[in-house]
Amino acid sequence: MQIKDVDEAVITRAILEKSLKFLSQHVESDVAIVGAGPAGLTAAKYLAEAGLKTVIFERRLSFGGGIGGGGMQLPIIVVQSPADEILREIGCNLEEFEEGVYTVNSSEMLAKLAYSAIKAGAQILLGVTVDDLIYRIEKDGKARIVGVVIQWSSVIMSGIHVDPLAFKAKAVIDCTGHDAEILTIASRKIPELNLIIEGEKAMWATEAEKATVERTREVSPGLYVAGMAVATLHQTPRMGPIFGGMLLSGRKVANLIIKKLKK
Ligand code: 48F
Repeated sequence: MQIKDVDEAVITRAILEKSLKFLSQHVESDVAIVGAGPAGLTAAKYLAEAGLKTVIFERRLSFGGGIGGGGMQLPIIVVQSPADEILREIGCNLEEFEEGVYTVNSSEMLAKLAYSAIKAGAQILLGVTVDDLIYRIEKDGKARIVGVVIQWSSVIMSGIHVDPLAFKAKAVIDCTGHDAEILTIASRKIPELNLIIEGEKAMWATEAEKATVERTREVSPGLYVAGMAVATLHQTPRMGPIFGGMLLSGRKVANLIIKKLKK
């Protein structure tokens, strides 16, 4: 076997040229999703399948959010009907535990969900934290979110001040989980939104799952919420380690945006 010689300059040039092209292509997207957990990845799959230019910004160097941690770091994820439809669609092997309650291996769900989003055409940028929003005040006096402000997570962790870059999008989705980080930024820095983050309630799985899906919505012009962040916004209960609501919330937010942007 002959391993090809590759000069260090070629390696560096390939990374720089291709990365800049990739980043430039996403300076303006249809949808910016913050967080590559179950809600964000599911939303990305359906948005990209509908032909919308979709990018996920993820703080960590890996995707999956809470999927890998499952319940107490055990390797099985529980979903209930009708969320099993989504997992079947992406080719996960499900086992019925009792009627309408299914289990799936967490690594399999994580890998297949991410693969399905990427295969549909969504892009995932890892190691990037969204730490601010871009907004405009419209003629009617209402604030509209028109994009996100990003910084390398490593820069934020280092504590040094480096100015960030702005990426525009027609719709921004907060899929950041329990902390609802994007809504929190919006509430603190854009008073025109009158947005109050109430904080999630204690655990009640059935109620939490229903409320999360029902209250997945456009929070204010251009700003949407899906997944666990919905409970944090609306003071509805947490569900613990059941993931059907996350998948259904991701699909619902995608459908809301598709309806609006594909009019
Ligand atoms: O936490 P996470 O999995 O959110 P989710 O999709 O699902 C919640 C469940 O995992 C679980 C649950 C229900 O079963 O209770 O907690 O709503 O994924 C959120 C992702 O967002 C990233 C974070 O690293 C994680 O991968 N994230 C959070 N804040 C930011 C961010 C930020 N400011 N910028 C970029 N990524």
